[in-house]
Amino acid sequence: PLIALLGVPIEIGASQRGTLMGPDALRTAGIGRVLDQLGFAVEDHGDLEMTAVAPSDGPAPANAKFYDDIKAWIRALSEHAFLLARSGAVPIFMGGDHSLSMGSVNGVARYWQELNRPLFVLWLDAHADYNTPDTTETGNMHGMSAAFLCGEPGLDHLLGDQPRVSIGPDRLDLFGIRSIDPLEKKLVGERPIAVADMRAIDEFGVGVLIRRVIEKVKAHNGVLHVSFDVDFLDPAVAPGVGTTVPGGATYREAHLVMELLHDCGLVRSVDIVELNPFLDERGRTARVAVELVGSLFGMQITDRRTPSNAVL
Ligand code: DIR
Ligand code: MN
Ligand code: MN
Ligand code: MN
Repeated sequence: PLIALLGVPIEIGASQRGTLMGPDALRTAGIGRVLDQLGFAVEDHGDLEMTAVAPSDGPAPANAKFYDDIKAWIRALSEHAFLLARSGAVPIFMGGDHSLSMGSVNGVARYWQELNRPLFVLWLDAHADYNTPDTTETGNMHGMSAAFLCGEPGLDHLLGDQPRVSIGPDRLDLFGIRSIDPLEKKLVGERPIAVADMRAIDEFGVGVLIRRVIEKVKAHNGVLHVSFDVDFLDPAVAPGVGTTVPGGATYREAHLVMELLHDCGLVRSVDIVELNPFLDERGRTARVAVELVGSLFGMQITDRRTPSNAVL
């Protein structure tokens, strides 16, 4: 099995600078080494380079900061993601802020669409990232990526000539959310999006809720993309992120999510986003993120198999 690492050092989609250092922090924390020790062949494709796109395809939408630069990143990334998926590798996109998912997910979705396998997206995040230029309060595009991927209007020319593959809101699972803007909340409520907010996680536990996601993907013969925003984690575990929100996933809750995802065998691509090494405490958050990647790709405490919901 082959894993392809690709750094996407984009920071202008977020309010705080510093996520451009994320890919190198993940490398320093040993992401390649951990995967190698799990028996994977690991290819590091280095960092994606942004080549400026002439803003010839119409004016930038209002309320989308750095639209023209982000547009160039997303077009390049979507194409690269498509090619990585087609190569048969499991791509891991190392951010960079969460705006990059507009390109990574669109690219891999294009590949799975050609194979007639529906792509489902699990969004591990404190935030819903379901703003559009009409609903955003900040104009930061990292808060718009899930909405864009579900085909919401407002960034309609972002991909230019690249095919836009809408995943559909019924194939999005928001997991871990605890911060949502008023208009964003209204929009999410109007869509058939599955939401496991922190209250649901408190009440039912991540085991039950992640199994529910997995069963849905299986029932549709689908595959899964995991978009992991490190602010999914509680700030006590993961301080190295610009938009910490209290009340997040604990260290063990996050590992259990990853362990269950590994056991289901359906994960075909991953984003790790919003890691901000400038705000981190001596690499702590980067190390936690790498440990979680280890669990996602098969690191086990013991060899106990996951019992199915039916057994429980
Ligand atoms: C806020 C914060 N909802 C926004 N979003 C994110 O700017 O749209 N913070 N994604 O990490
Ligand atoms: Mn490459
Ligand atoms: Mn996010
Ligand atoms: Mn977030």
